Amino acid sequence: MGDTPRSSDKHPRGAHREYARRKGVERDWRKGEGRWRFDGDEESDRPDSESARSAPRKFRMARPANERNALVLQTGGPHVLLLDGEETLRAQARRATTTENGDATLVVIGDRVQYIVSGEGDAIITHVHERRSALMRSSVSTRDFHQVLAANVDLVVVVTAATRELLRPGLIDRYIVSAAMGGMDAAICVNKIDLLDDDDREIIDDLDAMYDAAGYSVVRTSAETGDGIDALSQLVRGRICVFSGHSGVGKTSLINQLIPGLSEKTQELSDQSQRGAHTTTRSTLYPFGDGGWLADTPGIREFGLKHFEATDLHRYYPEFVSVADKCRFASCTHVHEPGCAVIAAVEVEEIHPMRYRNYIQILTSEQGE
Ligand SMILES: Nc1nc2c(ncn2[C@@H]2O[C@H](COP(=O)(O)OP(=O)(O)OP(=O)(O)O)[C@@H](O)[C@H]2O)c(=O)[nH]1
Ligand SMILES: [Mg+2]
Ligand SMILES: [Zn+2]
Repeated sequence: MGDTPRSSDKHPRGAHREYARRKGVERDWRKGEGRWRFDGDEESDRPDSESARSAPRKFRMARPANERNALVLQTGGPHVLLLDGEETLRAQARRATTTENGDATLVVIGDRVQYIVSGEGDAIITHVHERRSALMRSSVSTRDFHQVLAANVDLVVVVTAATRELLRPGLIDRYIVSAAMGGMDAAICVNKIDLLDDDDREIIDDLDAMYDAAGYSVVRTSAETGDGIDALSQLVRGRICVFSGHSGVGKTSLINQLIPGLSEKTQELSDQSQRGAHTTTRSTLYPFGDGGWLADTPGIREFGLKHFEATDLHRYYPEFVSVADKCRFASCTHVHEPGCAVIAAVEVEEIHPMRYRNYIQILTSEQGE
């Protein structure tokens, strides 16, 4: 037998054997598969093969040796990019990769993962740690498709553009509701203010006041002229922020402005409505400020919300919460119930009618028939 363990106080025989076993597991991972290990009580609880299948909880993926920790910097390309200290690695997940996040998207930007090295600059992701926050969207039509867009984020910067075609308040509300559900703050960035005419300026002023009353920061920017970039920089500095929104609103252009020297590809002006193909296809984290990160993400078309109770939705509308206490029924959904204080507040415009319309739109479309 080739390797005789050296026995000393520092490396007791048992520990060495465990290490040798984990080296074996590491080799399995490199070949493509992890190895299941029985995790129950070895003496009394060992199942026969029948119950092994029916009681898979008692099995854990055996941990390989030499696992290290890293941050997921990029997804959407041929491989996932990891950052460990100063080193970046090209990584792949495996079927055996374990996660603390249930059946949500396995690996997303911002994830903290464990990995093993599988070659020069190459890695295999062995485990994904629990997310403290997650921005998730669902399919609008079926709702059985969920996609996590980013993990461990502090602030969702919902980017919109100050042009009629691209300004979509319904979408903004879906983002900020989803941010609150996932444990993140949200702020709104209205970009392309250089294109504002006087009519549109009124619309933007109103939108600004509406979100301000709801307690959200609104910054107006132009990635073209540089207007408002300082204010945006103040807002995002030192935090982990994800820039998200419809395609073509200028997410990548803004991040290029914020981070000198970065020159990520932006959309060519394809036609006058500025609706082109999606330009950014990968999600990427860029370091910014004191320990902060900015995530650029591909544009999205639709944003469904994961299942929620109809009586809970108003909790994600901060300006509804204090008013809703005065509704006649504790289970009020603020749609048509008699004695609804929210409806009364909308009538006197204490609550902005557009926020209320968005609320109703989300409630009716997401709850289905
Ligand atoms: N006039 C004007 N044009 C802008 C501004 N910001 C971005 N653009 C232009 O709008 C187009 C889209 O910008 P991108 O930064 O690629 O948009 P994006 O949100 O990253 O788009 P996707 O990656 O497809 O999601 C480009 O042609 C930009 O030059 C702005 O503030 N003003
Ligand atoms: Mg982009
Ligand atoms: Zn009510």
